[in-house]
Amino acid sequence: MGRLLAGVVIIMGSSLLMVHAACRRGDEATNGSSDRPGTDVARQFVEQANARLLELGNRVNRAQWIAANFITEDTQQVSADATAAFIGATMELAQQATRFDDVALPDDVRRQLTLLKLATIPLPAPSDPKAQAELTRITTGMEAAYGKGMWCPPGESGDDCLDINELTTLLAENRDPARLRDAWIGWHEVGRGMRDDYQRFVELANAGARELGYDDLGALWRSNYDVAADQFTAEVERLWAQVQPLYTSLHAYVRGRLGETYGTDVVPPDGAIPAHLLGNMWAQQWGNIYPLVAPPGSAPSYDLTTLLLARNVDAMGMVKYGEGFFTSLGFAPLPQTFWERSLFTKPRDRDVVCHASAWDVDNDQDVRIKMCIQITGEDFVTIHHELGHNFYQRAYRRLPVLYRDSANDGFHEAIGDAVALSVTPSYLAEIGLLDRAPDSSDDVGYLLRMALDKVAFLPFGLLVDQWRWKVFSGEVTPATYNQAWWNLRAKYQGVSAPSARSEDDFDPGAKYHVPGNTPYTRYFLAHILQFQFHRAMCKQAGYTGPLHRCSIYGNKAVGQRFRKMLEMGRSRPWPDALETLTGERQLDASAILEYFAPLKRWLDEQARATS
Ligand code: X8Z
Ligand code: ZN
Repeated sequence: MGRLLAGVVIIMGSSLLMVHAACRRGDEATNGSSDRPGTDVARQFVEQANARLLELGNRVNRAQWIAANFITEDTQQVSADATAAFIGATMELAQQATRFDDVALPDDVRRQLTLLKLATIPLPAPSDPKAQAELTRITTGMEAAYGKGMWCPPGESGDDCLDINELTTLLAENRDPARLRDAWIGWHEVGRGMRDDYQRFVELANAGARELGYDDLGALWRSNYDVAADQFTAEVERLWAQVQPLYTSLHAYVRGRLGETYGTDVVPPDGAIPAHLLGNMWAQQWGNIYPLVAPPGSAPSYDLTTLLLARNVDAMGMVKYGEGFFTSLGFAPLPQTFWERSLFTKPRDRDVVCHASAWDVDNDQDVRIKMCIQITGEDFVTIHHELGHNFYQRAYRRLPVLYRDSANDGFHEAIGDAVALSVTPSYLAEIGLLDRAPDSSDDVGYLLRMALDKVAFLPFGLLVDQWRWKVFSGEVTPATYNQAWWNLRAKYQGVSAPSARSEDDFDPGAKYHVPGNTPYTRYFLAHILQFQFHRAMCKQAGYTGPLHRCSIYGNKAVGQRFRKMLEMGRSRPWPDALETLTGERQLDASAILEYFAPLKRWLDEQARATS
């Protein structure tokens, strides 16, 4: 937490007492005039809140940066304390903001007060300082435990323990089902030790959400989208219904092809796909198994990993390519401090949280990424993802602190991904990574590869919070934490665990965002939104061909409109931001469906041919 949002809070001191007194005066004078005391007092309260949030938020950001870069008992303690101070103050401010609930206020002040109540997301806490300290110690500890996670294969020397980076490579490249299964089981041990902590975290954070007037933590998270929480849930379901047929076609095709590779006793033709065979620890993106499922007879196409290795591109070189895309759109280059302060490669001598993240440490110019970069096509795309966060952060840095965030959290996750959709073969040829762009005869292969990442992700993007929402509401109790997880994995993704699981396991804990307490529906939304952004920007570029071959690289006019949306931050409800770039006001899966339409036709032909 605190990485993307201005950590933000105000402290309890004499200034707040002043605000209390002033608020009461304001409440008495709601006479409709624009300069009545109510407005002035509210405005002053909001300004002080912004200042306080900035100061405490920056302190949290620094403490968390250090804790994630040097995992020790002490850094965790310092980080937990800073986070507790931030949360305590935010809770107080959020409660004070309710004093203005019945005061007529200008839209801008009203919006900031509303956002103040949401500023505790993702981690509200009860007002008791002891509970706050306990909660932040738990969350900091779970993230650290994840960061230190290792699998030490039995019988091999201790030096051969594998961290999540090495396991990522193993899952991506290894084709021995027994080894894959062992690695999968080995990594999932990391969750076991978190089960009790997670249960206590749920109790405490729920209590915090209730103090703010929400039914539970999930209800608070879902209220973060400018519409009623129920309406948001319905929106998510509507979008899933739009894309589900595409996912089902992809799943059936991949299952059939994996059955040919591993045998139908391992991959049953009508059942779920074992989760360890999809090229990724969480079976969330399947691009790594492209060689196993490539269209029969398709020409061997380029492989970005091979191209990067052949050109000796190093970690910083990869980031430079990413920056180059953004500057081609007219964005200012990243500041020197970005290059000095970011973490690009895994240090050899200490534990760090390797899960990629983007930071805005001072809520101004001090943006950074923290990533254990590997020279792969996958990380090339992830770098664009992370830089999307940084360029967004820089674009909104002049707004009031409460507005220094994305239009909604899906927007933050969609910016870099939308840019990376323009990393087409022609773009790679233009920047000299590829000798010459392949002709259109390989389009089905290209689209299949993209779908393995983008379409395969959709149900996973949905289910992580489906599970958490049920856990937070109490519909799923600790007695069935793991069973409920696998029920959802089967229902949405159609994948199965490679070994028998029990309630001694806590498999959600083996996915970073659960111990890291990062809401996940944002990624589902981002996978819809990024195609809407891409379609709109391609149209603005005057492009009329198939969406998957469009690249906006170098288009400054498009970049200017893109930047206009980013500069709005969270100052307006998200449909306004969406409209600024796309002219649309609704989340709409028709763009991702349009992008993959030729593939859907091809997949359905394959299904007909084999049935
Ligand atoms: O966590 C991330 C980013 C950082 S915000 C690397 N992503 C999700 C994941 O890895 O699970 C990007 C795609 C989904
Ligand atoms: Zn992200």
